[in-house]
Amino acid sequence: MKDEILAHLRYSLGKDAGHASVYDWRMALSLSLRDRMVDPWFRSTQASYEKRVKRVYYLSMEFLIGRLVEDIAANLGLVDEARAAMADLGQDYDLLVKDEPDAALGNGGLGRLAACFMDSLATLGIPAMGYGIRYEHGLFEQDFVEGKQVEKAETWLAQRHAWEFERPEVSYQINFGGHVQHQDGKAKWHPHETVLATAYDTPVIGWQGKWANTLRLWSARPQTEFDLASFNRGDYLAASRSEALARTISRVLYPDDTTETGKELRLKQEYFFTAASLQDLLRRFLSDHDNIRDLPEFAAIQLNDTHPAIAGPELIRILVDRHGLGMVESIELARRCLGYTNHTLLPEALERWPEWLLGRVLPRHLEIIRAIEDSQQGQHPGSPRILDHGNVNMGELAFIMAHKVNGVSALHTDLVKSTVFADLHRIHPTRIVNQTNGITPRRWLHGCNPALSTLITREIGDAWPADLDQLRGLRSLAGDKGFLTEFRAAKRTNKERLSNWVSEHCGVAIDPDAMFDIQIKRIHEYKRQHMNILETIALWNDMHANPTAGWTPRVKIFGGKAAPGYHVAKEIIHLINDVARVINTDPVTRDLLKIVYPPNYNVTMAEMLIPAADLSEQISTAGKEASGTGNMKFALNGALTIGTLDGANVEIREHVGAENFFLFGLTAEEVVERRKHPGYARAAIEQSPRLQKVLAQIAEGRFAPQDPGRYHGLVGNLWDHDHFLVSCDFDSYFDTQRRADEAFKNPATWSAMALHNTANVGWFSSDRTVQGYARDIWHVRSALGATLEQSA
Ligand code: GL4
Repeated sequence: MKDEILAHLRYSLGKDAGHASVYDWRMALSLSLRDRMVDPWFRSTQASYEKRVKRVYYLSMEFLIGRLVEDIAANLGLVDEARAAMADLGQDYDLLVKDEPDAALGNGGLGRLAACFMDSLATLGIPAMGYGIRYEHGLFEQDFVEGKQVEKAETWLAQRHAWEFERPEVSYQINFGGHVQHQDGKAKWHPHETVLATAYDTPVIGWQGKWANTLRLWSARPQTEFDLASFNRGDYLAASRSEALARTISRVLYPDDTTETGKELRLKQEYFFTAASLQDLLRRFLSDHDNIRDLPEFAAIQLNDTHPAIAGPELIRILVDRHGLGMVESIELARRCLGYTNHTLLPEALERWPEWLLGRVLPRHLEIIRAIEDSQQGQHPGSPRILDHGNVNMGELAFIMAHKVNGVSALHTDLVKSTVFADLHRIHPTRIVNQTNGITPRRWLHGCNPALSTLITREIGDAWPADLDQLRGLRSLAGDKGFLTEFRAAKRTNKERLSNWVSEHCGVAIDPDAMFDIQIKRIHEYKRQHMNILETIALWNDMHANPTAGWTPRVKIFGGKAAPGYHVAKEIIHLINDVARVINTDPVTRDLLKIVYPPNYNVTMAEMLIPAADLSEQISTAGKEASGTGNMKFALNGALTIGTLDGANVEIREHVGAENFFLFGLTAEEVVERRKHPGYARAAIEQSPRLQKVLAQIAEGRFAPQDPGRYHGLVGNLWDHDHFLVSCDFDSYFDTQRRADEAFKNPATWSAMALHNTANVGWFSSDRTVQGYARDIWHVRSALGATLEQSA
C-alpha cells in the first residue's frame, strides 16, 4: 500500500514526498483505496450483466454521504494497513481523515437515509444504482454571528473529489420548454432549450468488499460549450451565457428540508436528474433486451419522495412517443416499474406545481399527466385528483403511478393511510406498505464508535456489522457488573473525546461526568428545540435557587441548521445561543449546567456526538416526525431516549422495553383532539407556573438585555397559537427529565438500561429495511453467490 500511495503521489498528483501537503497525502491515500474498489466493482457489474438480473434504481435528490476515507477503508478491511502505511511515510492518518470535506449533498434524514441504503444495497449484494445530482455546492455552511445563523456557500468541489470517475462519454440531452405538435395521432415535442447531463460515478463498496454498486450523479453542462461568434464580436458575456444557464441546474442543493418553494429551477433540477437517469437505465436495458415490455422484470425504480415523481410521465412519454406503445399500456408498464416512498405528512412539504409552470417547462408531460388523470378517473370515478385548482399534486401523481407506496415507520404508515392518502388508500387498499427506516451499522457503530465496537466484538465476535441482530448476544451481560463497567468506560472515552473537542472549538469547559443530553437535527418547530431550551431555563431556575439540592449535572448539546428562509427556526437558534451565554456564565450553576451549540452540524459532527450521548432528545409533536433515524443511531450507541410516541420512537421503545425509554407527552390522536379546542395553549400555560415563569423571563429580555423585545413574537406565538403543543407537553417533559436525572445518579442501573438499548436495536439496521424493500416492493434478490465467487 505504501508503494501505491507513493506512486499516486508522484504520478496522479505530480508531487514528491518532500513537497506534499496534507491534501496531497490524503488524495494519494484515497486514490489507492479507490483502486482497491475497482476490481470488486467490475466483478459485480459483470456478474449482474451475465446473470441478467433485475436491478434497483434509487432516484434521490439527496445523498448525504459525509466523509468516505474511513468508511471505504473499513469496508475493505484496510484501516490498519492504511494507518501503518501512512505512519511509515511519516504522516498522521487521523489528520488526513480530518482533511476530507463532508459531501453534504442532502439536508437531513431523507438524504442520509439514501446514503445508508447505498451502503446496505452493496453489503447485501443487491445490484443497484443510486441516481442523483452532483451539486457544485452542498448544504450551506452555518456560522453564528452574535448568536444568529449566517449562511455561507459550501465548496466541497473546490478540491478534487477523490472517489469519483468522470464519464464525459455518458451524457444525455435533457430538454425543456417549447411546444408539442400533434400529427397523425403522434405527439412531437419541440423543446426550446437543451442541456447535457454528464455522469460522475462513485463506486459504493459493501462490507468486506464482496460487492460494489454505483452512485451515479449528474452534472449539467451546456450543449454547446461556448459561443465563439459572440466572443469574436467582443461580447464576452454573451459568449458564456448559455454555459452559465445550463450549469445553474446542478449548481446548488435547495436548503429546505420540509418546505417547498415552488421555484422553476427546482422543477428543472428534478426533471434533469430524473430524465437523465431514465435514459441511462433504458439504454442499459435495451443493450441486452429486445422487448421494452420486459422492463418491469429487470428494473425496479424507487422514488425517494415526490422529487423524482416526474419519472412516471417521463417513462410513459418514452414508451408512447419513442417506442410507439399505447397510452393505457404504457401507464400500466410504468407503474409496474415504480415505487414511491413518502417521507413526510407536513402539508407544506407536499410538492405541488402550478399547472402553468409545469406546462411551460414540460409541455408534453402535462399532456401525459392529463392522460394519467383521465385513465385513473375512468377506472375509479371520483378518485382524488392530480390536477386540482390549477395545481399538479405530485403526491397523488406518485401514488397513482407507483405499484407500491411506502411509509417510513409503522405510525407514519398508518397516518399515510388515514390522512394524506386516505381516499387513494380506499381505492387501492394493498398499495400502501410499511418499511421502517434503518441505519447502517458500519458507519453508525463500527466506524464512529471504536471503543464500543471493540468491546462488542470481543464479546460476540466480529460478524455483527453485517448481521446486527447478533447484538442480542449482549442482553445476557446486563447483569454482569464487570462488563457494565467496561461498557461505561467506552462511553466515558467518547465523552472525553467530545469534551476536548468542545473545549477547543467552542471554548466551553464541560465535565465528562455530567449527563450529555443531545438534540441534533434540522431546526424546526415540529422538532421542538424551543421546548428543550425552555426546559433548560426552567431547570436552571431551580438549580440557581437551590444549588446544593443534589442535582444531576447536565450538558445540553444542540446541533442543526435552519432553512435560510425559515424565520421562526432562526429565532430559535438565536434564543438557544442567547440562553447559553447567560447560563454558561452563571457562577452559581457553573458546575451543574452548560449549554453547547457548535455551529455547522454535519455528518462528521454526528459521528462524534452520537457515541458520546447519554440522553437522546426525540421530542417532536406526535404525528409529525415521519420516522427519524438519529433516534436509532443514539440507541445503538447506548444512549437512552427521552421522547414522544412519534415516528420510529414507537418501535424503538417496543424493542428496547418501556422501562428503558423515557416517554412523555400527548399521543398523535390526543394531539389532533387537543387542537380542536381553541385556547389550549393559554389554558396549558396558565396551569403551569413553571412554564409561565420561563416565558416571562424570555419576554422581559432576561436573555437579551440589550434588545428586550427580541423574542416577543416567539413567546406571543406560544401563548396564542402553539401549533406544535409545546405548552401542552411542557410539564410532562420537565417531569420526565427529572426522572432521567434520578436514574442517572445510579451508574450501574443507567448503564444496564443503556445496554438494553444497544442490545435490542439490531432490527434498525438498514440491511433489514433494504431486505424489506427487496422482498415487498422491488422483488429482487442478492446476486452474491456462486457466480460471483467463480468470476472472482
Ligand atoms: C424526512 C422525515 O422528516 C424524517 O422523519 C425521516 O426519518 C426521513 C427519512 O425517511 O425523512 N422527511 C423529510 S422531507 N425529511 C426527512 O428527513
